[in-house]
Amino acid sequence: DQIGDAAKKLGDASYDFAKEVDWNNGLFLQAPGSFQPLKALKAIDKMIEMGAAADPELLKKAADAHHKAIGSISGPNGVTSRADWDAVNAALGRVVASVPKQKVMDVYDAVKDITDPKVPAYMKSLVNGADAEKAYQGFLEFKDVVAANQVTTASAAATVPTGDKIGTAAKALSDASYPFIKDIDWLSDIYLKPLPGKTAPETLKAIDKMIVMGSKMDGNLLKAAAEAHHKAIGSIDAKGVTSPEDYEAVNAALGRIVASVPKQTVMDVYNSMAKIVDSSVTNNMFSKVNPLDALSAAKGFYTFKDVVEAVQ
Ligand code: CLA
Ligand code: PID
Ligand code: PID
Ligand code: PID
Ligand code: PID
Ligand code: PID
Ligand code: PID
Repeated sequence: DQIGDAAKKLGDASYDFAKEVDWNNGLFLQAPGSFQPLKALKAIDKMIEMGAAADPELLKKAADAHHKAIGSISGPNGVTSRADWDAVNAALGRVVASVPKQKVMDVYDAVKDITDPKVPAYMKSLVNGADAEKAYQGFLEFKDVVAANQVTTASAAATVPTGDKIGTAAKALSDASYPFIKDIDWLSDIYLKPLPGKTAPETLKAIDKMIVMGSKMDGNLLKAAAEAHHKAIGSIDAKGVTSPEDYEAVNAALGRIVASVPKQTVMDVYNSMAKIVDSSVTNNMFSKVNPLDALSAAKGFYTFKDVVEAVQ
């Protein structure tokens, strides 16, 4: 297709730049400017809306392309192979083309809003400037091909199951865990702190398992889960906490996407996360909330998971 061909040209123009970026740099965990959690949540919300509008099959292919690319990483900077670099660009170009232009610009504008204007120049100063310029010229040509292949109307909204066992169980889980949700400091910057003692390549292994799980999920249910999050963001209070109804809808949607993949795929995520999240991290989280609320939430979760497993 045209986007695939254009991605090869983009690769010619941008792979030198890709090799020069230090993908293992811990800097990329930081906010790209002053920390503004509610504004950042708005930017994430725009990404969620774009993800929900995208063609689920193309999203899966993009997830697969990332998984494959992680497998061909080499060298200290963590760069993937030239072929996989091109494949990721092509896959993302097709995802972008599957949503109306305005959805993409909304992400761009919201991200710009939380990005310090000095950040791009600083990023450029870490690589060969001429290679960054060459990559950007390549991107500008690529985007024209994407625009020429872009849809003008969004895909249909997801079909949300009703009256299913997971939906019923989500009500009980949400009742048991909403007090815990209200105890959590959602606007803290602690969630942007590095995991103690873990390197980027180690962390990427766990993310890879999530990518694999995402790619196996039922596309309609994943879209529904994204829509549920978008709705939930719309009802947050000043502390970032969503309404009980929207929280319940998120739990139901997440239970359904978990049930749409094999148990082992879920356990692979859990086991790889357990390897990088030290018990000091969980204990620290626990120490900041009412312990009774956390235990009630945990009990609710362990009951919920049996219902999920039964329909998995
Ligand atoms: Mg989420 C999970 C935040 C968007 C899909 N997500 C999580 C949690 C964290 C979070 C609260 C990971 C950390 C954790 O396990 O804490 N997501 C979060 C934010 C946003 C977002 C702030 C921004 C909008 N997510 C989002 C989108 C999608 C997902 C758009 C795609 C549709 N997210 C997704 C999945 C999962 C998460 C599939 C998880 O599996 C993971 C999670 O919650 O695992 C348990 C602990 C969790 C909480 C504080 C909230 C849930 C409370 C449960 C139901 C009960 C509590 C149990 C116990 C006390 C703690 C966990 C025990 C542990 C051993 C499992
Ligand atoms: C400017 C001035 C003009 C010239 C110009 C110009 C530049 C415009 C630009 C630009 C626009 C632009 C857009 C970019 C957009 C990037 C979008 C990224 C989206 C990320 C998402 C992430 C996610 C996920 C995911 C799916 C999940 C949801 C999420 C489901 C269902 C200024 C040059 C034209 C770069 C969507 C993918 C996992 C949130 O206009 O004169 O330069 O760049 O998890 O969804 O699971
Ligand atoms: C524009 C203007 C509108 C019209 C429009 C428009 C276009 C927007 C577009 C577009 C956005 C867009 C985005 C693309 C992004 C591509 C990103 C590629 C990333 C590849 C990576 C590969 C890798 C790895 C990996 C992880 C490793 C690092 C690597 C570590 C820690 C402008 C059309 C709407 C194409 C990251 C995955 C292995 C490097 O908006 O008018 O057209 O395209 O090895 O991580 O090692
Ligand atoms: C300039 C002037 C214009 C021309 C121009 C220009 C240059 C702009 C530039 C540039 C922008 C730019 C951006 C870059 C962005 C790189 C982003 C990389 C992200 C990597 C991540 C990696 C990671 C992980 C991971 C998970 C870990 C955290 C991490 C935990 C909990 C100035 C040329 C356009 C290079 C996210 C995945 C392992 C961080 O605009 O005229 O030149 O470069 O380890 O999670 O640990
Ligand atoms: C234990 C001991 C027994 C008792 C027990 C026990 C506990 C087991 C547990 C547990 C397992 C468990 C699993 C959990 C899994 C969470 C998985 C999260 C996945 C997140 C993903 C994120 C993503 C995306 C997304 C889609 C994108 C890709 C991504 C596409 C196509 C130990 C109690 C049984 C919590 C997948 C969603 C946006 C990466 O066994 O004695 O306690 O918890 O962006 O994909 O866009
Ligand atoms: C288990 C054991 C195996 C069998 C199995 C199994 C099950 C795994 C499961 C499962 C995992 C799982 C995960 C679920 C997670 C739910 C998470 C809910 C999060 C809700 C949020 C709501 C909100 C918001 C929001 C953003 C705001 C904050 C909030 C800010 C900054 C165990 C079956 C495989 C259900 C985060 C979105 C508005 C609070 O593995 O043997 O069954 O379920 O307002 O952000 O303000
Ligand atoms: C313990 C002992 C057992 C019993 C038990 C127990 C407790 C475990 C616990 C607990 C785990 C736990 C986890 C919590 C996790 C919360 C995660 C929240 C994530 C929020 C995010 C928010 C954000 C943003 C956002 C984007 C911004 C950055 C942020 C930028 C660029 C010990 C009870 C099981 C509470 C990610 C989205 C706005 C950070 O196990 O016997 O009690 O709690 O602002 O992006 O700015």
